[in-house]
Amino acid sequence: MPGSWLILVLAVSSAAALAHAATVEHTFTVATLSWPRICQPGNVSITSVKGVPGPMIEAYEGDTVVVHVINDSPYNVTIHWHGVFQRGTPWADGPSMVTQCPIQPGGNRYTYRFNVSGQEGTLWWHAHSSFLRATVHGALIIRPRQGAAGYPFPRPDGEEVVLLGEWWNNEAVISSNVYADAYTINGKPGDSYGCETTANRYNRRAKFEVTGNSTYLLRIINAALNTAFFFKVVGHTFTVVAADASYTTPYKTEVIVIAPGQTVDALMVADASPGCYCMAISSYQSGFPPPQAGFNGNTTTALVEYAGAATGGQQAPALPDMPHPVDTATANRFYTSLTALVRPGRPTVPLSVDTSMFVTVGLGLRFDPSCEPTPQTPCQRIPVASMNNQSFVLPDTISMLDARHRKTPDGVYTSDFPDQPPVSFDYTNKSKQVVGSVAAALLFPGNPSTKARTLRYNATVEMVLQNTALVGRESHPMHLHGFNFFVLAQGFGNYDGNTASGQFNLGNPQVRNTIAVPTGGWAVIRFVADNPGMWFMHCHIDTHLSIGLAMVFEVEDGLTPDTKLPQPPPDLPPC
Ligand SMILES: *[C@@H]1O[C@H](CO)[C@@H](O)[C@H](O)[C@H]1NC(C)=O
Ligand SMILES: *[C@@H]1O[C@H](CO)[C@@H](O)[C@H](O)[C@H]1NC(C)=O
Ligand SMILES: *[C@@H]1O[C@H](CO)[C@@H](O)[C@H](O)[C@H]1NC(C)=O
Ligand SMILES: *[C@@H]1O[C@H](CO)[C@@H](O)[C@H](O)[C@H]1NC(C)=O
Ligand SMILES: *[C@@H]1O[C@H](CO)[C@@H](O)[C@H](O)[C@H]1NC(C)=O
Ligand SMILES: *[C@@H]1O[C@H](CO)[C@@H](O)[C@H](O)[C@H]1NC(C)=O
Ligand SMILES: *[C@@H]1O[C@H](CO)[C@@H](O)[C@H](O)[C@H]1NC(C)=O
Ligand SMILES: *[C@@H]1O[C@H](CO)[C@@H](O)[C@H](O)[C@H]1NC(C)=O
Ligand SMILES: [Cu+2]
Repeated sequence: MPGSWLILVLAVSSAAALAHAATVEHTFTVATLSWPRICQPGNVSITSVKGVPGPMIEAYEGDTVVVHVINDSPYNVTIHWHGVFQRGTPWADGPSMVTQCPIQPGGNRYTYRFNVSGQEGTLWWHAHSSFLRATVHGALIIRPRQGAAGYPFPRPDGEEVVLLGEWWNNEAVISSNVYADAYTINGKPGDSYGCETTANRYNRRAKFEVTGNSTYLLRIINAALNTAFFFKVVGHTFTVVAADASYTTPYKTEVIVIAPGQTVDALMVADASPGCYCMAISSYQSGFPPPQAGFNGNTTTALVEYAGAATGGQQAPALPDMPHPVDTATANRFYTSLTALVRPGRPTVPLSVDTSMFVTVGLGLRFDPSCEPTPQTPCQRIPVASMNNQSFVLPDTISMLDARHRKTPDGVYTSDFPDQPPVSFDYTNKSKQVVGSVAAALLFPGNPSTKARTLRYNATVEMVLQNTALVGRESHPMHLHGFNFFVLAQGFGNYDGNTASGQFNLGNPQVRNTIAVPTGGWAVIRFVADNPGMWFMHCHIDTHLSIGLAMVFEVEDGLTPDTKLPQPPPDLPPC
């Protein structure tokens, strides 16, 4: 269906004639579907909502979104609306066992209802239970109330969703193998995998049809489980205008860098000579040493085809010159070049801080407690992930939000997530891995626990996220539910408050919901906790989330009725 992703702005602006907030209603049936393998003959059974990617949700700022989710799959399922503030609707956020029990198999259902007020741009939705989001995801677009006329940049001639993903030909290995069989653009792998020789040739690449000299708004979403990407289009440059549904100062670049969980909106003018051009993604590998399982080093391609210039459609145009997979300098240049577009009426950085936290983020090693060593087979250490040495474990009886609502947290969670790591040392210098006589990697074996940090309603929180380099260094894309945050500063090495505070951008820092904390480095974020609920904060690399790279903010009630935790909806799934 080439061109089906093109949304004519004409249609967008006429629909926006409605002055009043509307209700956008969908029914999502999560079910098993037969779907073509990539570069291998035959189909595989996947869990999805009508395929990969799933349906797009389009709304205007201030609309009410209602999604009836029916679970016809064999798995427990929840859906998260990634980046939606969920003000007053904490029961609709979605992470399994944090804000709800899962929707169990057998046709059970739950209706998510929330407003998309006070935010606009490119967001997305995905499953938030086990590894299902690999194939259960889609775009969630919020346009300005007045339509394209409300964009704070020249009105584009068209819009395209460019959803980046990872694909496994065998669903069963998703949880165990970080090595995806392919990267995808709108579900398709492109020309680099030898697919042209297989029966799935028809399905191989996404196509974007453009008209010469027109301007397109690319809404790029990284829905991959574990991989950050470089993104380029041969012969074209981009002007970034938003990230994570927050407008940015226009930033011109030839390469876009996007971590799992992030979105980037970029304008692209089709100002090359009419022809067929290659759009491409390749992985940014921030980890060192590289992951033992390796990574997929292929470049995934799509076509940008000028109207009237089709080259027959089967030929592959030249690949862009992609950055090297370990090109941290390019990633860092992109990540640190973004600043917010300051607009009247938008929140500004709070200058005083009520709650300061310094949180180490990363992997460590733990001796497998079930292991019984023999002289021939010593015990292996297994990787664990932790924040301040707390390795997050989901509760299994009721959800954390339900436990809080019932005032029965005992046995479900505790409210003592620490504001500091247990020891302070050189977190990032590999050559200083010994503290006293102990290998530093063993200092953070992670305490398996379910801990929240309680925040007074309306408190301003500053969090220093300090990546560690104990097992290896790596960039962790840390995602906060329920809030956007300001990114005041980021850097490499160990955070030093004395020098870093002088670098804080308090004027126009970028606003995000997911920060790729630099590999072997740190980032400082600030947000106002003005939405009561239980809000997950976690690494958006699923193989890290599943081994504990998470914590929860427990935001207390305010004094007024509209700042108190609401009652759970009557159809909230039971455990
Ligand atoms: C493979 O999946 C596609 C998409 O769902 C479907 O159209 C096709 O019929 C399937 N083929 C087989 C052999 O099941
Ligand atoms: C959502 O918006 C509708 C219409 O403006 C309003 O009636 C409703 O109270 C809002 N819901 C929440 C939870 O704010
Ligand atoms: C774009 O505009 C330039 C300058 O007006 C013109 O020379 C060129 O032919 C146009 N390109 C296309 C593809 O229409
Ligand atoms: C490219 O992808 C194929 C299919 O998954 C894989 O076998 C191959 O090793 C990949 N190539 C690189 C360089 O990673
Ligand atoms: C790491 O520590 C070693 C040993 O003290 C020192 O020589 C080196 O300069 C340090 N590296 C960095 C990047 O600070
Ligand atoms: C981290 O937690 C583990 C498990 O509770 C504990 O054994 C270890 O001593 C902690 N690390 C430090 C540095 O306190
Ligand atoms: C929240 O805090 C800000 C100052 O940080 C204050 O201006 C505002 O009135 C507070 N709002 C409420 C509802 O307490
Ligand atoms: C599904 O969820 C229910 C309720 O929380 C739980 O009892 C059950 O163990 C879960 N099943 C799986 C396979 O996780
Ligand atoms: Cu991570």
